Amino acid sequence: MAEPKVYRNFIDGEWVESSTHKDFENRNPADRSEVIGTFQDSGEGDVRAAIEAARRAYRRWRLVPAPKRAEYLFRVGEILVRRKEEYAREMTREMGKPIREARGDVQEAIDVCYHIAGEGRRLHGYTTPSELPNKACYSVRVPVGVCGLITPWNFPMAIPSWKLIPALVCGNTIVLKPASDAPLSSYHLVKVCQEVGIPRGVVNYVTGGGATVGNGLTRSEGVALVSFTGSSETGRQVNLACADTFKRVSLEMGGKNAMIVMDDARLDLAVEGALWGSFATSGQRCTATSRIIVHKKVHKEFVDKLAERADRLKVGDGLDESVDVGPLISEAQLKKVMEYVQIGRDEGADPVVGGVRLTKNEYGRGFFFPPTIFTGVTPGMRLAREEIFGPVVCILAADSLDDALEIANDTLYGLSSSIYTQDVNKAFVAVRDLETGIAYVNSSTIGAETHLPFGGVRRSGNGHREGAAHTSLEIFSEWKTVYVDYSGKLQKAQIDTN
Ligand code: UN1
Repeated sequence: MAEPKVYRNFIDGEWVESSTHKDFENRNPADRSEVIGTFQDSGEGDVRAAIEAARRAYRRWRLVPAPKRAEYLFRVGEILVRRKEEYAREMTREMGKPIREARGDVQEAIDVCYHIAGEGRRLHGYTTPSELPNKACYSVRVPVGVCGLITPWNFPMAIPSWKLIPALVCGNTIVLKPASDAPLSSYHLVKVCQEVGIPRGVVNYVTGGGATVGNGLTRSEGVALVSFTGSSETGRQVNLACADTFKRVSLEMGGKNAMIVMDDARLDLAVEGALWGSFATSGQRCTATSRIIVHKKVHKEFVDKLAERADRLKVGDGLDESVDVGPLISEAQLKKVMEYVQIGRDEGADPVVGGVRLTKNEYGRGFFFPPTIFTGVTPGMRLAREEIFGPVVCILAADSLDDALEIANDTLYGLSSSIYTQDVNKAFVAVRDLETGIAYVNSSTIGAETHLPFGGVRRSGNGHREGAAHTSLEIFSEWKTVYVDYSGKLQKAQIDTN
């Protein structure tokens, strides 16, 4: 077997080894014997060097006209189009999602590039009249500085692109720390940034642990902004660490997303949506459907249909085009899922399908867990309250729309939600009353398009909206308000002069 490829950090335009001389392996979760590559297990010195490089590069990059910055980003999009298949396959190997979904992940990065590169010629500000004569008032977007980007393994190219591309168009420089479970896809993104000629030091990439690289970014005085996607618990720590240096922080975190199925819903459509929302990416999406609140009148029929379909989903290596559900990312994640299945059983809920780890034959080589559906779940159970991040969905019963909404909103999270109904009045009431950042009607809780705001309330987010929507510019730019007085005399705002 060939030696696994060694991937280096990218600091100040050079691919360099970590000063620690340590590395870690990235293995295929569908087959643990396959090493995708080894990556640098960096130390604080590496992060410092990357931040310094980003600071130096910032002095020039912020002055490059935004439409010119955007030209690089259009070219990043073009290369991703050409390499979509190659990068998708590598993504499936490194983190397991079925190849169709991996193609979607790369496509999401392409969409972000094209949409946000267009912002290079917009980046609109406000112009308003002054209350005084011979005076102009306007406001412009200016960059923030060096941005620390801490990204997850579940969308290993899309989510880094949500941060990196808007950060660059606004004139910031960046240090990216990808999740150690899937650092290869963001390596590809960074490599493409280098290929299109983005100047040295503007994009830096440092792999390694949260305690060293992550903390190095959150604690540094040289970093002006941290954008993080991951668990709510880690997000809290990131937020606390950033408070010391008054950083701007954007947090995109967990969910316990509910789908409501009313008695007038098209049940077959709702079943399709539930399968996709609950089991795509093996439930490892922050927007995954993890609670399905079904009207009592259709509860049995819905559960029977869903269970029958879930049982037929094909679990396996995501490189097989016919596979619906890939492996979980890691042993730790598998253990967590198994623990929650046990918790559910202990709480008296009933797994109608799945619930037991798959180990036979080729399953034994990876972290496979089957689609699992719990019925008999009540709102107080831990199963209904805590984020699992696996192919486990729980079904709750409701008497009415009001009852369903109350159950849906009874959570610490607030990322995504959905309702299946044919009644337009009920749909609009739900859209109004679901306390989430994203709400779907007659569609699953997943499937956000990149040009709309993405994010949630409560423990799902801290008030920002990422993705490639105009709202991402709010994160990665500051407002500067400019007053130009051409009256030739001192004019005093708010002071009566007559
Ligand atoms: C996530 O839920 O972890 O909306 C990100 C979607 C994808 C992004 C999901 N576009 O399903």
